[in-house]
Amino acid sequence: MISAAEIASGPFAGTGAPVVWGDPRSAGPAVRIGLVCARFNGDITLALLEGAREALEACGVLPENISVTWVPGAFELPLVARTLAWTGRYQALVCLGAVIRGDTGHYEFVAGESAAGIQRVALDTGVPVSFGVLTTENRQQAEDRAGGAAGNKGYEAAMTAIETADVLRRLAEVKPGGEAE
Ligand code: INI
Repeated sequence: MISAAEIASGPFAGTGAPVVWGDPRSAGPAVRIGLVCARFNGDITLALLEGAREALEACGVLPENISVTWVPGAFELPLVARTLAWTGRYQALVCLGAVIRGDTGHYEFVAGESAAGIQRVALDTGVPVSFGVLTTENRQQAEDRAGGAAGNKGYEAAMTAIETADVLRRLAEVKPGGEAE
């Protein structure tokens, strides 16, 4: 992923064209974030939730502006995310889950519908909803991505949600044909 400095000095630097990007660390204490976490494979999703908490703390989001809602499995994430999004209380939502192929014959359905549903919630409501759902071949791969050798995808999903919310906030300030105010 390229850095903010690389974006700022990119091909349109100094041309007058507004170039918009988000900065998760500029989110500030007022940003309200809803976390939705699946109980299925709960040891993994708990580690994802801890990663998300660390990211929100690093961005200065206040604990009282964070809510955590648990759902049975990854399949249930979209409906509950949608309900939270329509409350209008959140600048962004983070969905966390772990779908492991070895555990189920209907892996494709659970993983696919979860992903498609989460994207649909974001598009239908205009509220960023990040996809912090692991879809892995086996348990080891899931553990690696939940605070193990491959980092913590919950941390990344929370950062992504806040960054996207910041993009939307900044976009609202860009006047067509002019600089951001
Ligand atoms: N839910 C998950 O979050 N991860 C899984 O790996 C999983 N498996 O393996 O089946 C899973 N299934 C439950 C599913 O999310 C729903 O809760 C269930 O189908 C009822 O709607």
